[in-house]
Amino acid sequence: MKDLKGIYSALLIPFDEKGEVKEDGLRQVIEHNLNVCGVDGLYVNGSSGENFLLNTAQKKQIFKFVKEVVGDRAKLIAQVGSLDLNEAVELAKYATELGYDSLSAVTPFYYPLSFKEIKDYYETIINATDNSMILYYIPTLTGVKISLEQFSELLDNEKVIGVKYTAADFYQLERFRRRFPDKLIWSGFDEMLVQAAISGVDGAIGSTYNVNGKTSKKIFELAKEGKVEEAYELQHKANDVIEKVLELGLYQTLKEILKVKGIDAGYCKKPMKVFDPEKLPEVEKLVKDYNL
Ligand code: NGF
Repeated sequence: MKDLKGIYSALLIPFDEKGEVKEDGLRQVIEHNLNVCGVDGLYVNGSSGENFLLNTAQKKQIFKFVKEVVGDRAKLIAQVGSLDLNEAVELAKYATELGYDSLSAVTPFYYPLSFKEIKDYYETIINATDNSMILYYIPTLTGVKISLEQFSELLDNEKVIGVKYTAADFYQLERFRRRFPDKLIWSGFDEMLVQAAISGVDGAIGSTYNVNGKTSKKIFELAKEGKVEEAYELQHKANDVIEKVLELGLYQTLKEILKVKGIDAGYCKKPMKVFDPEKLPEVEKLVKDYNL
């Protein structure tokens, strides 16, 4: 199995005012992630990529462009989950042909599906390629909860190598770690990276690593080395940034931070709002104070 452990940026995608992908800007965001943040890989077309606002052509455009720019310089995970299962299968095949290291798929949401239906969704995507699958669990956004027993059924398939766990249920996380020592877990909440690292996760995937990847990698390494106090000190600083970012608007503010650093991170896709220019001095201060 490939070594997919590590810290991944959930890649931000620059859009123009009409909602089209700005490839020049995207190249800059990718290079910043690889060369400045130093992350181990990129999680492409996740929530931070505004994936659920995109059409199929745009999703393919992003998968292709990111692979062309990154090549083999970093690990790439393709989030292909979609309410349109045919689209999910098409994207799974597409990303696999491009050479993505693993697939990932969000639990299907909106309609209240039974677990049997959710399992069928995953099996359909998994069977379409010979690539591995990472479950994308994010109940705060999807409303879909999966029990340990249900995780166990999904993980029985050896092509399911692990889960991107964006939840704050540290009891379930502990039970998961204990029960599936050979599966991989990526923590999804950047603000709880220390706690997740101590809980034994294998890596993390998050939006704020696009701007604060270096510190986040350090937090993870320190916590893994048992230097919890040092890790926690850095987590405090990272969380000062995250708190401000959440206050001003998550993806808009992360893009604004990148712009302050000279990177053309573009806009968010409508209906997401435009960043309030009156708040720009607060972003500039954040970049300066926290050395982003
Ligand atoms: O953006 C969200 C929404 N979560 C991300 C991450 O778990 C998922 C997290 O990094 C993600 O980025 C993706 O799939 O692309 C948060 O943005 C961060 O912890 C701040 O709350 O929950």
